[in-house]
Amino acid sequence: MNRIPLPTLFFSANRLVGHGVETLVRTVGSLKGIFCDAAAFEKLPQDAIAYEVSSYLPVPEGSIGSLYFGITRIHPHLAGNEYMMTKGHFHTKSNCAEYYWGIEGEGVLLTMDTAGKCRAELCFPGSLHYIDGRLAHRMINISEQIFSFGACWPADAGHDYQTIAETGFSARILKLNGKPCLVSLNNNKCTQLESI
Ligand code: PAN
Ligand code: ZN
Repeated sequence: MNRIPLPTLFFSANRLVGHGVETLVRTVGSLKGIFCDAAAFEKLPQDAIAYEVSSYLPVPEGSIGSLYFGITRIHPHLAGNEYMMTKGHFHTKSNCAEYYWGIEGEGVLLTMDTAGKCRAELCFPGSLHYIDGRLAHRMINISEQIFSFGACWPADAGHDYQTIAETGFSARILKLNGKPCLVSLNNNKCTQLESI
């Protein structure tokens, strides 16, 4: 009798594991230049893991109609009063949207349009976030533990890191009086984000 095949991909300890899964590790040192306080950033252990992305990319990049899947785990570090975060990017193709969802810990999804307008959403286990293809997106770990989230995006989306490397996000999530706040760099306006 034939057996029904077992799946080849699994979530294990909030990582994606299985045949064909690739893991990218970004160290703290590889994020030089993205934090507001350069001196505080230099004091962090540069070899420590900032975040890891385990991805399943079953088709060549650029394949139209196909999907990629990944789980990112951001470690809890503070560069001065700025929380650890992903580099952030625009998709090269602005008609390629993405889903993010919270798995473990607590974070913030920060998006920015091409005019520099930012928006923040709290992310926690069970929260689901639709990211319009025209928006730059970055995740920030505001908890004291690993913050992990899932992502699903089109295989032809492409990643534009250059624009963010040059212009940055116009708002940051900073720890002020012990609480996460959305701080606009244009007018120094602070909006407190209620922790769940
Ligand atoms: C995610 C991100 C992942 C890491 O899979 O690539 O969370 O963030 P950075 O790519 O900004 O370093 C995604 O948004 N894919 O499109
Ligand atoms: Zn993306």
